[in-house]
Amino acid sequence: MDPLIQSIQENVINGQKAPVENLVRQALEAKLPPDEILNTGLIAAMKEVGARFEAGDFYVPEMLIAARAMQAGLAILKPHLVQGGIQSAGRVVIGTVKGDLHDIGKNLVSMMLEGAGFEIFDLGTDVAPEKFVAAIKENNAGLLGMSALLTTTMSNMKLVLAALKEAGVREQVKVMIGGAPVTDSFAKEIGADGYAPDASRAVTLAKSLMGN
Ligand code: B12
Repeated sequence: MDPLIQSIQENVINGQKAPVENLVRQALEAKLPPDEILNTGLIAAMKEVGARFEAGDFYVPEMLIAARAMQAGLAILKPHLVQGGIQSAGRVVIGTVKGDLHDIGKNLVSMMLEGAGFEIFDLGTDVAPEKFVAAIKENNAGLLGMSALLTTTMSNMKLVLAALKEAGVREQVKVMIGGAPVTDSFAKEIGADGYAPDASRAVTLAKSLMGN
């Protein structure tokens, strides 16, 4: 592994925001591919943070400062992942479901969709079903993306699908879901239109759902 990428990993794990920012800049200057900086550097680091949390070596504060360092690195990487100037591929409402505050994965999916020419309406985290419904109506969105990182909040996706039906907008939007505990079979079970395991496959899925 490139030593710069390795340093990015280590500094994200240790929550060193400013060094992560500098290292990402250096990696870009060294012409390392942005997707390698993202996947092997930033995302791999967050996986390790999760593993340490699970093992009881990390607690919530460590997870939180690692997440801040990751987001800072991501902000620098964003212009290199997102190439603007593409015609709108469709309007997407996206958010993390009620009760869930995880947003790194959702932000990454938003960024990649934006890069692929989608117009993004990001509702943030802890989004109630009625808020999703209102945003879809208001923005006349053709696609809804929902994220959940907790096994306890996954089921809220089902409540959103029920709310869409209830409000008579289910036929208007395709629904795609994701997040670490979410699976393809869960998507089928709750009646979503698709699932993707990562941000680049979320783009492929979004395009196919929108018929692009
Ligand atoms: C960072 C983190 C936090 C941070 C979040 C900061 C933030 N701004 O997001 C903080 C510290 C706040 C946090 C809090 C908690 N967390 Co936490 N957290 C994590 C951690 C370490 C990393 C998540 C992450 O950002 N991954 C990196 C991103 C890039 O990956 P991703 O989110 O999976 O997203 C990718 C795909 O899933 C997909 N995707 C994501 N969303 C979508 C949406 C669509 C539409 C599509 C198509 C695809 C898609 O594409 C993304 C990009 O490739 C995970 C560990 C893990 N292995 O996931 C635990 C983890 C999710 N947390 C966990 C827990 C338990 C908690 C807490 C309950 C801890 C506590 N006791 O308080 C709280 C809950 C707070 C709440 N109400 O939400 C558990 C969940 C266990 C479970 N099975 O439910 C995990 C798995 C850790 C563990 N191993 O135990 N956490």
